This record gives sequence, structure tokens and C-alpha cells, in this order.
Amino acid sequence: DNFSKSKLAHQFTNGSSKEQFELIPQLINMGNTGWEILIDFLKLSNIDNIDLVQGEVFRELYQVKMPETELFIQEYFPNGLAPLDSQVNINYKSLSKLLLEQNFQEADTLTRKILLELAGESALQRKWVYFTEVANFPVMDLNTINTLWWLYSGGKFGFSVQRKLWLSAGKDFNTLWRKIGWKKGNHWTRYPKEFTWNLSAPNGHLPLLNQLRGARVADSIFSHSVWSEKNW
Ligand code: MD9
Repeated sequence: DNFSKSKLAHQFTNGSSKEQFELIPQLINMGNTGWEILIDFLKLSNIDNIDLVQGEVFRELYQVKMPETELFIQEYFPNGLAPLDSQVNINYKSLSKLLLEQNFQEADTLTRKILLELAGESALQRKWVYFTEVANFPVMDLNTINTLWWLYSGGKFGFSVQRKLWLSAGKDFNTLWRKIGWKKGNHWTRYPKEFTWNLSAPNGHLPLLNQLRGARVADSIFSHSVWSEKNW
């Protein structure tokens, strides 16, 4: 009834984020009443500073795929929860959709294609990014790409996650590769079969940066001004 609905809504809205994470699957399984609580929560949320609770609510509602939830998404968040801002007119809708659907392998491939576009015409021709091209990547675009990966993986994936692990490893790449599962012993993880394309992967596993030409591109991405400018 309406009383227990408003009690539940209150419990959810005022809970700690740990309690919120635990309540999300319960509300989703309740059907309509639970979905309405989660929809109202997102409608009233401040999404200028998106957090992982909002991301999880959105991802779960997205997966329900019932008329009530689809209508809400179409009306309020047709491009997903995260803004798709680009300084260079790149359309991030496909990346948003692939990540929301947890299709991490195709999202990874598309991300590399986008990095080539950000690097410019000569990078697109040679099909790999030269490390000096990275500093010119627009802050806005790297921020959008990273937000999408981070938000829709529950905080597991994204360059900012890799960068934090790299910093905590004293900027030692060999330690980083092992932490994020790109190397085991002296064996490089083989693309694509040996990588883990789901959330059971280690933190920072995706997106991939081919190390064929060394770590300088990774170094340049982790040293980009976006991470301090956007408080990642
Ligand atoms: C992480 C050390 C994502 C010879 C596919 C995209 C691409 O081509 C064959 C292609 C080529 O350029 C691709 C990805 C990765 N690799 C490849 C990811 C990845 C990660 C760590 C490493 N790689 C490490 C590594 C080392 C040598 C190579 N790689 C070689 C290599 C070759 C190809 C690919 N890799 C593809 Mg890898 O010739 O960028």
C-alpha cells in the first residue's frame, strides 16, 4: 500500500550508500512499486555530480526493460545518466549504450577507435596513438569516456581507476600490469581471448591500451590534466 511504499522510499533515500546498494535489487524485484521508488529517486537526484548509487539504480532500471521503466528512460535520460559532452563533436551515445548493456568487449573496441579520433587524422591512418598526441585530447572528452566506463561498471573500470592503481604502485608499470591482469608472471595477457570481459575482472582491467609500443601512451593518459581538473 501507499504507506509502506512511502516508508520504503524514505528508507532508501535516507539510507547510507551501503544500505542503498543492498536495497536496489530488492526494490527491482518488487516490480512496479519498487521501480517507482527508484525512478523518483533519480528524478530528484542531483546529477551534476553523479555517484555510483545513482549509476547502479539507472543500470538496474535500464535492465528491467518494461514499459514503465522504458518510458521513464526515454523521457528523462534517453542518452543514459551520464552527460555525453564532447569538445570535438563526437557522439558518445553508442559507447554509453554498450556500457549500459555491459557489453564491455565492444565498448573497449569502440573506446580505442574514439581515442584514434581524438588523436587526429594521422593517428587514424596509422591505427595507433602516438604518445605525444595524448596531451591534446580534450579534457571534456576524456572526462566523458571515463565517466561512462566508471559509472556503468560500478566504479571498477576506467582510466582513472587504472591511474589510481598506477599511483599507488609508485608509477611502476610492471606492478600495474599485474594488478590489473594484463600480465601474469612474465606472460602478457593475449588479446582478446585471455582478457576478462565482465565485472569479475580485476579493478582497472578495462579499457585496454595495447602495450605493443611500450607504456608511453598509458603514461601520457595517466598524466593528462583531466584527472586533477575533474577531481578524479
Ligand atoms: C592490454 C607487450 C587491445 C602484435 C587489439 C587492438 C590493437 O591492434 C596485433 C595488432 C597489431 O597492432 C589489441 C589490444 C591489445 N593488444 C592488441 C592489448 C594489449 C594489452 C597489453 C598488450 N596488448 C601487450 C602487448 C605486447 C605486445 C603486444 N601486445 C602485441 C600485439 C600485437 C597485436 C596486438 N598486441 C593487439 Mg597486445 O599488430 O591495438
